[in-house]
Amino acid sequence: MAVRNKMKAKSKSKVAAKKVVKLKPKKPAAKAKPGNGPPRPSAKPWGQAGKALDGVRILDFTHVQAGPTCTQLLAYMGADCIKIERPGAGDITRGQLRDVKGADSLYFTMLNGNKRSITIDSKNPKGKEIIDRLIKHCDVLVENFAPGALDRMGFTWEYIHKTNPRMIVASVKGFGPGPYEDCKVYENVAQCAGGAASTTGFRDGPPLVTGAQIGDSGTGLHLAFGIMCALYQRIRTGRGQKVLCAMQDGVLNLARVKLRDQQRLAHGPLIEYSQYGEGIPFGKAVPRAGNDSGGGQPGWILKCKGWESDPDSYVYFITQAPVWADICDVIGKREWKTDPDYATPAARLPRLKEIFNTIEQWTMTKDKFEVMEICNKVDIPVGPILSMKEIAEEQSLRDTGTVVEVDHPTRGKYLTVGNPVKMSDSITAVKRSPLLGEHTEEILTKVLGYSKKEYEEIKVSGAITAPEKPAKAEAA
Ligand code: CAO
Repeated sequence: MAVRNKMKAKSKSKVAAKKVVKLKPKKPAAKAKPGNGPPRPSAKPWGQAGKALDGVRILDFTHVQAGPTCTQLLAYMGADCIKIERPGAGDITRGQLRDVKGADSLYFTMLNGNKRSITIDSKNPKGKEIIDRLIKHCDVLVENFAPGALDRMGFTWEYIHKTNPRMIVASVKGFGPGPYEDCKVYENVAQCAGGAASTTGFRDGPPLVTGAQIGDSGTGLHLAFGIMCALYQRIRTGRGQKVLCAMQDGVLNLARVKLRDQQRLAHGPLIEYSQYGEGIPFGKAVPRAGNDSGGGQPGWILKCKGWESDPDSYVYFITQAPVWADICDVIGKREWKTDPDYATPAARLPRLKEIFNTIEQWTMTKDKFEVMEICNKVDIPVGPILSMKEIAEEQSLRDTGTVVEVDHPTRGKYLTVGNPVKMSDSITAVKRSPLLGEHTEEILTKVLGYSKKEYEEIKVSGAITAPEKPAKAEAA
């Protein structure tokens, strides 16, 4: 620390010694005409000048996870997100993995906060007319139906663009154009097709999928980024565009370091993979690396005190080269600092297994939080393996709004993940997910301008209500 502070002071005095160049005052800028040039900086206190996406309206035609992740983020940022759902049924996840009888599932509620719900049968003529009107009133249509489903409803890109040339049409599909473009895809299919599964797991075991939903939520994130860029470009061009995120592409983007390793493999073994140190030859493709650290800083998951009964009593330990001496001090192996077999990163590579076994002898004497506390003091990068129970109970995550408790009229209180992106002038207030069709009347009359009389007519048209179930035949 002291060394670092000294360096800072030195560089400051260097700057002070430099000749001070006086800047000539700029000529006053020509007075901006109304509607011309950027607005003056707001004088409102931070967080009170609206939200980042105030004024953006999203026609949310998404379901399951990949699409709803994207639109929930946009809604967190302030977009008015109108979710179209099939009358009587809604997003299939409302009823999936239910924990409270008769209430919307956590699967649904945790992916659809801050949205409004309208029920529309997109195959009913009046329903189509309502969607037409929504297309005219919205900036972005987001969908993640099976390939061709939106076209089959009659809402082709050409049709939407003609109806509202400013509209951005954003889609998640399993694959991009090519041999698999017509396939339906779920999370784990994408993890496999995007290269994540073949590179996850242990060398002597089968490919493994990860718990993080990199196929669904990961692609939703990519799509949100694409939508933002399209909205920005529209300021210049005045027109919308198609935005497509294939789940395979999204996963591959997140697994790009493994494509890096695939190319390195042509030039020799991957020396930071522990199989190198164990003398096990590499094959033609990037192998599964177990818990090896991906970035060339050797690391592994080590047992901590209590591991015999607590499946999460582990810590991720990185033997970062600059703090090697501190690691040796902490684990009581001072001789490794000068021993040529251990003193340099290159010398350590063939001995990683033995080194981590030795470090583990030390971590097993401490709980994972003690390990973290001791190591962080000397900048050794370590991470406790946190269970979802620990995360749900972690006060600091509640304080930052990353884990939020919301109240729901039919299921009561539940936890959700708030906005993981924190902005100083666009502060997210997390709201509960809507009930099925909760905002149908409000959207039809207040957003789309249907009169009360028209609304009554729509109600009997079958466009916003589920078809009546045929009465059961009388028992003979
Ligand atoms: N009114 C009337 N019909 C509606 C409707 C509405 N409001 N909303 C949806 N539908 C219809 C669609 O038009 C479609 O009908 P057709 O098959 O006749 O065209 C039908 O409902 C089913 O849509 P789907 O095929 O998308 O749904 P599915 O459950 O069979 O497949 C999924 C789900 C996710 C595999 C598929 O949508 C898909 O591959 N999506 C793209 C990739 C993706 O997002 N995957 C991630 C899913 S999250 O794990």
